[in-house]
Amino acid sequence: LDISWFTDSMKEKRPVAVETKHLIQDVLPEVSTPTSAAAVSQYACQRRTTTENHNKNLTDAFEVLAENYEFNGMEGQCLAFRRAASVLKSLSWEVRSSERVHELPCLGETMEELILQYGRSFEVNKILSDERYQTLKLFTSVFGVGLKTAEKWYRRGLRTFPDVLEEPSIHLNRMQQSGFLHYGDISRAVSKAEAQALGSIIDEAVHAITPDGTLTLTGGFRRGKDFGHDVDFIVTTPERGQEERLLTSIIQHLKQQGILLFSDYQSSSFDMSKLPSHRFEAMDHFAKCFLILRLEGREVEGGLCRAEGDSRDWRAVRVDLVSPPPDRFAFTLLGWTGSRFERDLRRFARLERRMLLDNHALFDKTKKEFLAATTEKDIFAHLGLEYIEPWQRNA
Ligand code: DCT
Ligand code: MG
Repeated sequence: LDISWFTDSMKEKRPVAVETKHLIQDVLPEVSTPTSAAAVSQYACQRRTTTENHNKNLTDAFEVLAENYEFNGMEGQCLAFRRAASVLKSLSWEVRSSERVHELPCLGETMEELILQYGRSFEVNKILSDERYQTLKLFTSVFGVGLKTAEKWYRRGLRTFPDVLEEPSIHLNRMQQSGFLHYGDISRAVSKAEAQALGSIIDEAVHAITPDGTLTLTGGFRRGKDFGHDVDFIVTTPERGQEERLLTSIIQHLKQQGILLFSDYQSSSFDMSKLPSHRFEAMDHFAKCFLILRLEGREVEGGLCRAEGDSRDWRAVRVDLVSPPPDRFAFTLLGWTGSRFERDLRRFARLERRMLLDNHALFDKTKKEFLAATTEKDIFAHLGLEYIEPWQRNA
């Protein structure tokens, strides 16, 4: 593999331990708590979670622990820590005392202890300095590299990007090659202004193809986040059966503009007659594409998010597009708005309502029928849940 395109600074890149000296503060005496801990639901879809996190130190630490469990194939523990972090994110107060902690849902004894022990950041720091954790974290940060591949490379003794790139027996797929090629750009956060600029570019493409097509921002930016790892959009056309053509035409349009750096198009395998699906599926069956686009600085209000010393006036950005049939829009919007909120919405539907929810549909197992929805509010109403705004879904 030719790695001449790989910058020198990148060749030097090694796993780095994150500084966590101030990860978790010392135990402080109890202060008054504005919200009753006992009133917090175990389901994220019954909690309002804004981007304002009063327990960031703790949730960051829990995320490291969860990720380490994930890297070690301990899915139960991983999920438990993710759920606990999600509960902490929803609180309007900072967790400081033991009484408050044990009243909260999803926070088991181990977590209580972790929160309350003196010097409790010890375990987290140990993970952060662990070679296997650092290496898996580094490898999975490359677009197209999943946990399985990262583990395979680790087991072969590879520890750095040059180790991987100079290993003659490793054949990177197209996605991974682009992942390494644009690593510096796409591992840097995308700003709201950059997301807006991309929205305008894609909106123009949609309308050049079909005047009544629509573009809807979704993912983290719809939830009001200031930064994201990519930008997610839903594109639709009211003409049934034209979803796929719309998406392929958009890709063609972006290519002609000279801004398409990478595209992985997945055609639709959506079939309403195969629903409801009883098994958990990571992704929906709609036509979608995973893109890397070239974004020019002049398109962005206030300029690009650039690395220090980078004099280019453009950057590469990850963009995902999905194109559902028009009558599936509400389910897609709810699903692609994402976060733990959406996961718990599915769990709530299944366990509390005997219903199956995914990005395609909502099925009532008691009535044995699909429930129609044109808006997200319709879906919340079917589930007997209070409507939660997108910016309150940062669970
Ligand atoms: N999605 C999905 N199924 C998956 C992964 C994602 O339906 N297996 C949908 C739901 C979330 C949405 O895509 C956006 O996902 P991300 O872009 O990964 O997350 P995000 O919330 O937008 O956060 P980020 O800011 O990191 O992009
Ligand atoms: Mg996203």
